[in-house]
Amino acid sequence: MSFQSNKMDTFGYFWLVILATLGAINSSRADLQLNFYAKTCPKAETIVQDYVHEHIPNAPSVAAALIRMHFHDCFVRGCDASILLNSTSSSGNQTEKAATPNQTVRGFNFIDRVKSLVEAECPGVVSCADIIALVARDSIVVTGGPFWRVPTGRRDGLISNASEALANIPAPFFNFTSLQTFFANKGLDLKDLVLLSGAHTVGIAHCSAFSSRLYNFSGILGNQDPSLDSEYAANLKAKKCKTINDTTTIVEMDPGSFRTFDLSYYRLLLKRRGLFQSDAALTTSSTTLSYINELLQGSRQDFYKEFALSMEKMGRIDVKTGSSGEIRKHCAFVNS
Ligand code: HEM
Ligand SMILES: *[C@@H]1O[C@H](CO)[C@@H](O)[C@H](O)[C@H]1NC(C)=O
Ligand SMILES: *[C@@H]1O[C@H](CO)[C@@H](O)[C@H](O)[C@H]1NC(C)=O
Ligand SMILES: *[C@@H]1O[C@H](CO)[C@@H](O)[C@H](O)[C@H]1NC(C)=O
Ligand SMILES: *[C@@H]1O[C@H](CO)[C@@H](O)[C@H](O)[C@H]1NC(C)=O
Ligand SMILES: *[C@@H]1O[C@H](CO)[C@@H](O)[C@H](O)[C@H]1NC(C)=O
Ligand SMILES: *[C@@H]1O[C@H](CO)[C@@H](O)[C@H](O)[C@H]1NC(C)=O
Ligand SMILES: CC(=O)N[C@H]1CO[C@H](CO)[C@@H](O)[C@@H]1O
Repeated sequence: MSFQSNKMDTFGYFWLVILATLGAINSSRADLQLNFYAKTCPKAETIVQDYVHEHIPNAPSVAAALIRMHFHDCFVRGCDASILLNSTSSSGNQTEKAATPNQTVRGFNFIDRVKSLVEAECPGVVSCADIIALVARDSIVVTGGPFWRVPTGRRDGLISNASEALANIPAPFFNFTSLQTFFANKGLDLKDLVLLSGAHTVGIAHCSAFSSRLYNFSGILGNQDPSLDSEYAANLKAKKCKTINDTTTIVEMDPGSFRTFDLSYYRLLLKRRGLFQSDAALTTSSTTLSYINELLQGSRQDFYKEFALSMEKMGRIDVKTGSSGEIRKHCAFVNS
């Protein structure tokens, strides 16, 4: 009898350990939640929202930069604010910020100011990664796009590596296949690719992101990308990107409504006026082309709903939750 009960105890203990271990794994992999800071920092989301609503109207161009920042953060090591870490002279390693795709990312100071307001309210509670996600959503709202409830509870990463940014962020010269692969690597499908590219309805690009389409297509000097509307190309060459080496001039990606979050980006794609090869590439697959047509046949509200769902999906890429990572005190540095 005693042997039997002993065996039972051992068995029971075994399961207890298993369950406890599963619980621990579960808590470090906990899911994001709506209003994660309800108890620990109830004003957090309002502070972020108020700051965005108050300051973006004075500097509308930063809205687009902040939307893009969330994308670049999520595609490298997950949405963990690794994009915000500064390279330190002591470690000698270059962080994501230093990588080519990030050289045109702006808005770091904006995030720092939001973070300091949130820190003043509840020190050490709200992650920089959640701040980026909330600021991106609020920036979309301010430019006229959809509001959706952003799940929170992301924690900040400890590592940032410039070469990983290069390896994970799609480039403007990518073709359809490469775009599909890079998105699939992050668990995003072709629908997400079309919808999220729709963020190019706001913001600007530097000539260097697409001047090869005007002057050096396929590496042949003097060649122009035949898939780019020739009238638009001529206009860009005459008025904007006057030389192949122009690295400073900026161009509206959705001319005429580059501060408004609407469907016009997709209309431009069908007119062969998408600015990057990666934009034009969305019309080269029948799957994505028919999805673009569907979006244009639907209402702006339909697009908003679908876009918000894809943004939420992007915002969940490889998030750190529970006890992994940390809550940074200053977004540019890991806690010492
Ligand atoms: C599909 C692959 C994508 C490629 C190849 C790409 C590439 C680029 C490039 C090269 C720029 C111009 C940067 C500059 O020259 O200043 C840009 C701007 C921008 N991108 Fe993308 N992007 C992609 C997807 C996305 C996604 C998924 C989002 C967000 C959901 C996004 C949001 C933006 C925004 C808002 C801007 C304007 C930034 C500003 O005004 O500073 N992009 N993108
Ligand atoms: C981090 O680096 C950026 C430039 O990459 C610089 O503007 C900023 O001042 C730095 N932040 C801090 C807190 O040193
Ligand atoms: C810099 O590199 C060292 C050594 O590989 C690593 O321990 C550290 O986490 C890196 N720092 C950042 C910010 O990635
Ligand atoms: C950064 O990532 C690259 C490519 O994965 C790797 O070779 C390199 O060692 C990493 N650098 C640091 C400092 O960890
Ligand atoms: C797309 O680009 C990749 C990488 O440059 C290349 O290997 C592939 O052949 C290209 N695909 C098409 C269909 O052009
Ligand atoms: C034209 O494209 C080729 C291939 O990408 C590149 O090697 C060359 O440097 C480019 N020429 C100029 C002037 O940018
Ligand atoms: C552009 O840069 C290339 C190589 O860097 C140089 O050979 C060429 O003369 C420059 N072209 C113009 C128009 O400035
Ligand atoms: C914001 C930021 O850190 N930008 C950097 C991007 O990379 C270039 C070149 O590596 C740096 O000069 C910028 O400061």
